[in-house]
Amino acid sequence: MMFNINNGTGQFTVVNGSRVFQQPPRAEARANDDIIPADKVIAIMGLTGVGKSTFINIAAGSNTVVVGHALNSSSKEVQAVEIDYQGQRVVLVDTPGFDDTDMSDTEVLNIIANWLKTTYRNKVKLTGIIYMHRISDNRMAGTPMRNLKLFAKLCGTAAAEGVVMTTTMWDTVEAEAGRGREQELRNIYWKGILDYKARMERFDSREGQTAAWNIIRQMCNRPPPAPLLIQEEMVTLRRELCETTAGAELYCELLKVVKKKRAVMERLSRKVAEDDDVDLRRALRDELHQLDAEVKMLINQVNSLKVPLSKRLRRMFCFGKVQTGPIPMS
Ligand SMILES: Nc1nc2c(ncn2[C@@H]2O[C@H](COP(=O)(O)OP(=O)(O)OP(=O)(O)O)[C@@H](O)[C@H]2O)c(=O)[nH]1
Ligand SMILES: [Mg+2]
Repeated sequence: MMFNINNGTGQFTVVNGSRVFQQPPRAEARANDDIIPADKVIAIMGLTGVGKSTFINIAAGSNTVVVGHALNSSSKEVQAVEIDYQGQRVVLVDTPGFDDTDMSDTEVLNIIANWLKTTYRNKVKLTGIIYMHRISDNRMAGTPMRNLKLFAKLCGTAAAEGVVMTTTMWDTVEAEAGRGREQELRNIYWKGILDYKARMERFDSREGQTAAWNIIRQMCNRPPPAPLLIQEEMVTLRRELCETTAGAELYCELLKVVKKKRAVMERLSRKVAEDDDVDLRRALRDELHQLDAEVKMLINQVNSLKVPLSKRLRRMFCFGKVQTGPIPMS
């Protein structure tokens, strides 16, 4: 079945229940250097696997960026996709997600922070950020919560009004359960950022391109928000990543993970020493080796985010002021 609709955003056709633009927007991968101040630049952020690349491909109407499969995360770098939309250059920026299978969170933060720094230096203002979260995640515990807190520190209060907190994967949940989780996000977990005028939207991929553009269009129609906290810190205050609020947040979180893993290692070591079962002891030793390797990698990350004494001293004598601060999250 096919019929035409014009809802004011452009003519589109409904084919078998999904909507496609009659004249799909022209989409092209863009070198990051090619982004100019006149572009409407929207960065898509969120944990690995939340559907950032899928959103961009649906908006573009083509497979311009790689989508992950099975347990593998996919986007390893910042990738800009330029879309010509009714004479306006809209640039959707795909970012690698935290909790990646092959990259550490420190590497991911480094990649995103460097891109944000360069963009700001090139006088390109972000039109906004779409922060994505799977509505199918039924608990806001552990990883999604850590990522949210990190985002709040990276974004800051002044830029929050350009943020659209977007839930994805609506096709994988019962409507009632989804509504319940959405309420919980609005009233509890996302309250901190919504209080600073971030908005909240659903992206239901079943509604296709039109659903994506409903979000993008309303962002393009608003005045550009203030720079992100991490941009102000790295460019205006000339801080390195380890000296930023987001860098400090990740440093503390990694230390907590190290502490937890060490506690588990201690328990396992005691069991190895006490248990008579040879097979069990061998299995526990293997587990200990694995944990030891993980802790060593985490310590490397922690060290890379440690603020050296020279920088701490410099901070004591260099005062700078910016019109933003971290978003408080309970
Ligand atoms: N059922 C369903 N699957 C989706 C949806 N959006 C994305 N997916 C699937 O979820 C997986 C991850 O999607 P991606 O778009 O690669 O996620 P990402 O956020 O870009 O992930 P990274 O690049 O690893 O940060 C892929 O297998 C997608 O096909 C959705 O709305 N519904
Ligand atoms: Mg991706």
